[in-house]
Formats: sequence, structure tokens, C-alpha cells
Amino acid sequence: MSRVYVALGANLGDPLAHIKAAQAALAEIAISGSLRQSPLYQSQPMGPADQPPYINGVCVFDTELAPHALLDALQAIEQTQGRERKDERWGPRTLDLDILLYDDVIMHDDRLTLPHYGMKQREFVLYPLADLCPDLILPCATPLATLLLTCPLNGMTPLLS
Ligand code: A4P
Ligand code: MG
Repeated sequence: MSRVYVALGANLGDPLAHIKAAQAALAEIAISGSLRQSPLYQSQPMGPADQPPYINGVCVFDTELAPHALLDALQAIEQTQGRERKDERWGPRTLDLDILLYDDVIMHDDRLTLPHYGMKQREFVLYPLADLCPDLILPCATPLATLLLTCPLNGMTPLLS
């Protein structure tokens, strides 16, 4: 069994509905009862500025799926929710599910980089991650709390539910 952290992001259609549907879908692939979800945030778009704000959050759960099988499962959830892959880097999307951490696995191949390559700089990843697991130490031995010290909120606000 492995413990995984998955980042959720959406900024098209009804982003909150996409995030909530994704949380429900993740609960289905998680080992029963293991899923916890962070509070949600509204964040400014990283990348092209002419796109709507994002809703972001993080989930943690336990799984028997191997890393690539987990990626397949996440991409299937993205497709179910109408994700279209476009050429524009960091462009808008109905739903993006990224594997942040898979146990302490460090790997890189043509489909999967673990830990996720951008997670250490992104406020919309680090703050919800800290909500779930403030004492987390990354596989590179860096404490999450250390990364937060140099990560401004960049206008991100908690989403009031
Ligand atoms: N891939 C490699 N490693 C991973 C991983 N750890 N988890 C590969 C998930 N996928 C991984 O992803 C491209 C390919 O990355 C996948 O086919 C997979 O094999 P994608 O979802 O098709 O494309 P993408 O998400 O547009 O690309 P990229 O570079 O991964 O973008 P990011 O890093 O996901 O950023 N602004 C705010 N405020 N909030 C956001 O959530 N998200 C993005 C996308 C841009 N701006 C944002 C946000
Ligand atoms: Mg992605």
C-alpha cells in the first residue's frame, strides 16, 4: 500500500463542481476510508494571465495502484470531466490532477516525474498540502514548512464553502 498526494486544479466551466466531482472520483479509487481532502482555495493563474482564476486543493489517500496505473486512473477522471489537452502550456482546463508525491518515490520517465516537478514553488500546492500534513518532509529531505517560508500567497484566498 502506498500513500499519495494529488493536486486538484480547475478554472473552466463550473470549476467548483469539477473539483467536487473529482474528489468523489478519487474517493472511489482510494483504499476505502483513507481519503482526506484539504480546504479549497481560489488562486491567480500561473501562466497566461488571460484566463479565469483557479480553484485548487490537495487530496491524500492510500492506494494499491502502482505509479503509472494511478496516473492512468487520474487521466481517466480528467477525461470524464471534459478535459481537452491543448498545445498552450499552462492554459485553462476543466480539471487537472497531478501526482505530487507517491510515498518517497523519486523517478522520471516520459510519462511521470515524481515528486511533481513544480510543487516546491507553487502556493496553490504548498498551502493546501500543509493544511493536510504540516509536518511533511519531502523525499529530498526538505521540510514542507521550510518551503512555505519563501512562498508568498500571491493573492490566493480560502474558498468559503
Ligand atoms: N506528468 C509527468 N509527471 C506527472 C505527475 N507527477 N502527475 C505528465 C501528473 N502528470 C504528470 O500533463 C502533461 C503530462 O505530464 C501528462 O501527460 C503526464 O504524463 P497535462 O495535465 O496533460 O498538461 P498540463 O497540466 O497542462 O502541463 P503541466 O506542465 O503538467 O502543467 P501543470 O504543472 O499541471 O500546471 N495556475 C493556478 N493558479 N492553479 C493551477 O492549478 N495549473 C496549471 C497547470 C497552470 N496554472 C495554474 C494551475
Ligand atoms: Mg497536469
